[in-house]
Amino acid sequence: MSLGTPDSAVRLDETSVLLVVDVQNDFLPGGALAVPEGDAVIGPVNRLAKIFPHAVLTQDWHPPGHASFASRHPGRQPFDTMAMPYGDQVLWPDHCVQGTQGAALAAGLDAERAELVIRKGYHPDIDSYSAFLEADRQTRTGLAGYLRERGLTHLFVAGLATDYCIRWTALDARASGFAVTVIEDAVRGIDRDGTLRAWAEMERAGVGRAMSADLG
Ligand code: VGL
Ligand code: ZN
Repeated sequence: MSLGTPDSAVRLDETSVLLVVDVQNDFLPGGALAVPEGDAVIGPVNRLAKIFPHAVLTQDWHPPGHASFASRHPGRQPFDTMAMPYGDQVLWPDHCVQGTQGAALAAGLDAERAELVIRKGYHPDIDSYSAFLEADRQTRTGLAGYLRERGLTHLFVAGLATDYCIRWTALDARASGFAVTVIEDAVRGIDRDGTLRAWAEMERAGVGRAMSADLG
């Protein structure tokens, strides 16, 4: 008997992969681009890492002076929006610079069983919120091919941030034909309204949601 949402009690199988997005120091409280309660995702992610047959992590990984950094554009402030050749870009504080402590995976994250760490945002002039497709909407990261080749067709998405990297990753995964479930208690957003909009868009695209306790 169940009174839950249609997604409650989701069974994991060999096609299930936990995709842990950007759980890095700069997105945690005290970091350069701190997500409110960002550290709250670590507990659920670590519990899930123990029960999932497969796990893949992503790492936001920018070169110094990346085009998404406000500091690169004189007169611009973090959180301004700026037109780029590929479309509008939110400008951010410098964050997740390659090789820095801020770009490192959170110390408390149980990453041992991760089978792949995919880095994104390393092209100096293109941002990449999505783990699949960069902001120019043309350059592929290779993740779709990797997952397909391994038969990992159901993605369970956790991490940061709901309104940016989670949203774009989940939508692109759906567009590439994967089944996608976002784990509600294992994600947090930067902006409240943006996060609500992201949930609505993901729902429209056929992204499911589940609580970590209902997966097993
Ligand atoms: C992210 C903004 C800039 C994210 C990454 O992980 O959601 N957000 N870079
Ligand atoms: Zn970034």
